[in-house]
Order: sequence, then structure tokens, then C-alpha cells
Amino acid sequence: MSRNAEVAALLEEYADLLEARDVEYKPQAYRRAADNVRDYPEDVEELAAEGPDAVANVEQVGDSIAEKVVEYFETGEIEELNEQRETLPVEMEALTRVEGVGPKTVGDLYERLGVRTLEDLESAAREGEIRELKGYGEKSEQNILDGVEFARQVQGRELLGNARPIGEQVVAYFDDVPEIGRCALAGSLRRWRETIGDVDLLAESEEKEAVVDAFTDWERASAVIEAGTDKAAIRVAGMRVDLRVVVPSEYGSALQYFTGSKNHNITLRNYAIERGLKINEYGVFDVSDLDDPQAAGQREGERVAGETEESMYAALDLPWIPPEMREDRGEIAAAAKGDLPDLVTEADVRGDLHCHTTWSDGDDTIAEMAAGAAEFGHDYVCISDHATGPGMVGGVGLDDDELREQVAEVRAVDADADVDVFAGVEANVDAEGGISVADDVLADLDLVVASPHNALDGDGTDRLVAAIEHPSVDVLGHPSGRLINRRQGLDYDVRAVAQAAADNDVALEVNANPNRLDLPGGAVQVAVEEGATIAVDTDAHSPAEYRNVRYGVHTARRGWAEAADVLNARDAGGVREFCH
Ligand code: DGT
Ligand code: CA
Ligand code: CA
Ligand code: ZN
Repeated sequence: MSRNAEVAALLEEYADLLEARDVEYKPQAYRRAADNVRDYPEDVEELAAEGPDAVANVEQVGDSIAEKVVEYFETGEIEELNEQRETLPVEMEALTRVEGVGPKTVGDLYERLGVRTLEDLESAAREGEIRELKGYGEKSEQNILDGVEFARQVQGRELLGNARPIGEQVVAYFDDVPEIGRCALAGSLRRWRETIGDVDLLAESEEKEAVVDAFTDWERASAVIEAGTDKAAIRVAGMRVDLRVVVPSEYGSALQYFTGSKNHNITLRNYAIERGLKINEYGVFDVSDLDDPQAAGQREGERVAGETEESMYAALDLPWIPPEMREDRGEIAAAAKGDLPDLVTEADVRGDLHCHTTWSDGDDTIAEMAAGAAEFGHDYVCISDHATGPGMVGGVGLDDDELREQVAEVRAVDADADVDVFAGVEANVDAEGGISVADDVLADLDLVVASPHNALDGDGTDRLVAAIEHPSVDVLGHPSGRLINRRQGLDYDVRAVAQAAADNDVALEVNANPNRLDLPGGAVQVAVEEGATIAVDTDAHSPAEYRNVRYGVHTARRGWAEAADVLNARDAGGVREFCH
């Protein structure tokens, strides 16, 4: 519920702008500070209210960064950031979304070609201006063209992990507005889609205008986009937030309608029509006695439901369908047959099987990650630092000897910890599907995660199946290697990979990091159909990131997964047995 991510994003933008101008060291300092601010377990805003000294208690946050954080919470702006934006007037966020284009390239292309926007970048590449520049070639120009196309498709869609906290903040704010009864998120955010076009919010009230006023007066709103008598839209942290206010009797029907998806609603509407019923945002109406139901007004007919969402589905003789499933992927037929799955919940998850420590690129020690897992409420955690190999740069990964040493430390921590600590590794799946860790080391580990980190384009089916068939692999980590909105990752035949996973007792990871969500919901559904097991893991690089597990759980729910399908919904003994 905090604004930590928001101020972290500004510190990162500042770092990018400095880096684009070839400033040394400072950009890294700002990025480290940004990471720690984002992950800080309490509201940094509260520290800011106490002053810069309090903010400087956050790890890696020095005095001048702390002052900027305080300035932001006091004034809504950071003067020095504004100055940097004026010196380099580029759409940094959009441009660096193009794969292979970093802040330095942005600064360079602005200096030499005046590129400010994605459009400028595309036309410079199309007209062959980039290949003419020293340090660039035809290949880099083509890569930029391909990257622009992808960056354009994703433009305007925010990551779930950024949008969800904003939505929860506005709901929390509404909880204290006396005129409001029930209120909830709707739209793609309620369905936990991986990216969000805008945040939709519904509130119940008899005093609609008071609610609209409270909404547009919210201190977090940076602009009011529109305001009417029963709906309004504001901008918060760059996102559009849409509000609808309805009377209590129509709250359930409005919630059902505005949750979507559009395709779920269309199929549900047709299902209703076949039964002589009409369903819309105002309720369910029996129209069998009307002369011309097609020509009837929205609220005409005998109203049979609408106060609650449950009543809407019940009027169609259907059980309530969880929002994550409302994507028109067979959920209405399943509900009609009484075959809805009993979806996995956040409370079902008992441990995390993928996390990193200072041994590779994590921020905290094995003991700290174990203590953090206990505090989070887990029963067990698996330490799975990067092994060296293809895709690991800058000496991040551990070689076989280091892994042997690490196992000894894990055993020592395990002896004292409040959770079971498994010794694991995140090995690299090379381009041929090989695993680059010695067999005797693999044999000493409790659990082996294997993930692709290099050559993340083209078809990866054979490569992933080969990794699954390796006798020591237990979990296939982030199978596509995609980064949402940034990198497409591997293509692969999901059904073939899921079958191989089921046959070889390998779990497919649902990596819960909001940048990844890999497997995505659609692939989880195929995996579950094929009888494969999934593992909902956070890939945490600090204890704060254990909290991302909810994004993985809801992604698994989008794939109809039940607790029985999830490896880390088992107890520690069950996990050990699976990995045998
Ligand atoms: P987004 O914002 O692009 O991530 O996706 P949604 O699903 O939140 O879509 P949005 O914000 O345009 O509309 C919210 C919900 O309202 C949507 O999920 C279903 C409902 N809705 C909007 N337009 C239509 C429509 O033309 N037909 C139907 N049946 N439902 C609609
Ligand atoms: Ca929406
Ligand atoms: Ca909307
Ligand atoms: Zn990885």
C-alpha cells in the first residue's frame, strides 16, 4: 500500500538521465537506492515525514538521495530531476523499453540524431540513419526496428505489479469515505491480468456526487481527466483510474459487468438469452413476458438479480466464477457442469523454492533469507543461487567448488533456522538443453531449478524438453525467459513441454516476479490439463520480494490451478519426495 515503488521509479529515471550523459558511479548509486526504497518493508513516505535523516536509514540511501525523497513527498516533484529532464528532453521510459537500447544509447542518439520519442527512433532506423553512425551497424539498426515494434505494442499497458498497489491504495482511501458502502477493484486488475490498461474501481453509494468529489480530491491524483455525476477518471502515478458509482441494488450487476473480460461477458450474455433472461450492468431481467425483448430498454423486464455478484450468476443457475477465470476459456461451460476447479489460494503456499543470496546476485545472506522466509510465514525455503554458465555475466554465477562450499553453509544455517532450508541451485539451460553443473554437485543438492538465461529467441521446445529430461532437474525456472513489456522470450510448444514435465516429474515454475509471470496463466491452464505440477516461486533477491508470491498465485489461478497442482503447496516432506 505504500508509495515506495513510485519514488523508486523516479530515482531510476534520474539514474538513466545521468547515465545517458556519461556521469559515472552516481547512476549505480541511484539504482541501488531505488531497489532498496522499492523493497523497504515500511512506507518510506512516513520516514520522509520525519526528514532526510530518517530516510537515510534505508540501506544504500545517502544524504542527497534522502533529500530528494523528502522533496518528492513534500512537493510532488524533484527539482534536479526536472532539470535533467530539460537537459535531455527524451521519452526515456519508452525508448529504453526497446530491447538493446539503454540510457547511453538514448543520450547518444539524441545528441547525434535528435531522437526524442519512439516515433523518432523508428524513422531514424527506417531511413538508415542509424547504420551510418560510428559504433552502430546494419544489424543494430534492424534490432532497433524489431524492438520498436514490440515496444509500441506494449505501450500504455502497466505491469500488474505496479498497478495493483495503486488500486489497493484507492480502495483503502475509499474505506474511510463515509458515503461509500461496498467498493472494489474491477476490470483487468480484479482478474489479475499481467498488464493493465487502466485501473477500474466501483463504489456503492446513495450520494454519488460526494463520492466523485472524494475521488477527484484524493491527494494522490496528479490530474482529473474527467468528472461527471456518477463517474470520473483521474491520473495516479501515470495511470488512469476509472471510477463508477452505483446504487446498492445495482452494485453486484455493475461489478460483474465491469470486471469483464469483455469476452466472458459476451458469452455469459448469450447464455442468459438462451434461458429467456437478459443480463447487463443493471441486473438480470426475465424478459420472457415482453412482446419484443430485443427492443426493450436496459432496465425492462422482471428484475431477478443484481444486488450481489453471486446473485447474478445464481440467476443463471451458475456458481460464482472467480474473476481470474473470466477470460472466456471455457469457464462458463465448466461452471454449468459443476466442474469449476477449487483454485489455489495465497494461504495454500507453504514455501518458496527459488531465491538468491549474496552468493550470486541477491542482496542478503542465506541466514537473512531464511529468517525472512520464516517471518513471511513459510515452512521452508530453497536457496537457489545462479550457477555459472551461458547467460551469466560479470562472474555472478557459482562454479562447482563454490556450490559445494555453499551447500555446507546452507546445512549450517538450516540447523538453526526456523524454516527448513533446502540446498538448491538455479542452473542454466544452455542452447542445447544441457545443464552446466557437475553431476556430483547436482547429486548433493536437495532441489535443482534449471532456467534458460541466454539465446532467448526462436523456438525453445527441444531445449526445454531436454532440460526436463535431465535426471537431476526438479523445477524448470521461468521457461520462456520473457520480461513483460521488454523481451518476448522463447517460443515453445506449451503442450509438449507440459507433457514432458508430467512424464518426468519436473515442476514448471510460475515465476511470480511481476516482470516475468512465467509461466503465464494460459500456459498454466495447459500444464494443469496435461497433469504437470507447477511451482509458484518468487525468485526473491531480498526477503521483501517474498511478498510477490501473490502475483504468482493469482497467475496460477488464471490457469485454473488447484492446490494439488502446486508443488510448494505441499509440506517440506512432500517437496523432498517429489525431488527424491
Ligand atoms: P484493460 O483496462 O485494457 O487492462 O482491460 P479491462 O478488462 O479492464 O477493460 P476496460 O477497462 O476497457 O473495461 C472494464 C470492463 O468493462 C471490461 O473488462 C468489461 C467491461 N466492458 C467494457 N467495454 C465493454 C463492451 O464493449 N462490452 C462488454 N460486454 N463489456 C465491456
Ligand atoms: Ca481496465
Ligand atoms: Ca476502464
Ligand atoms: Zn533466472
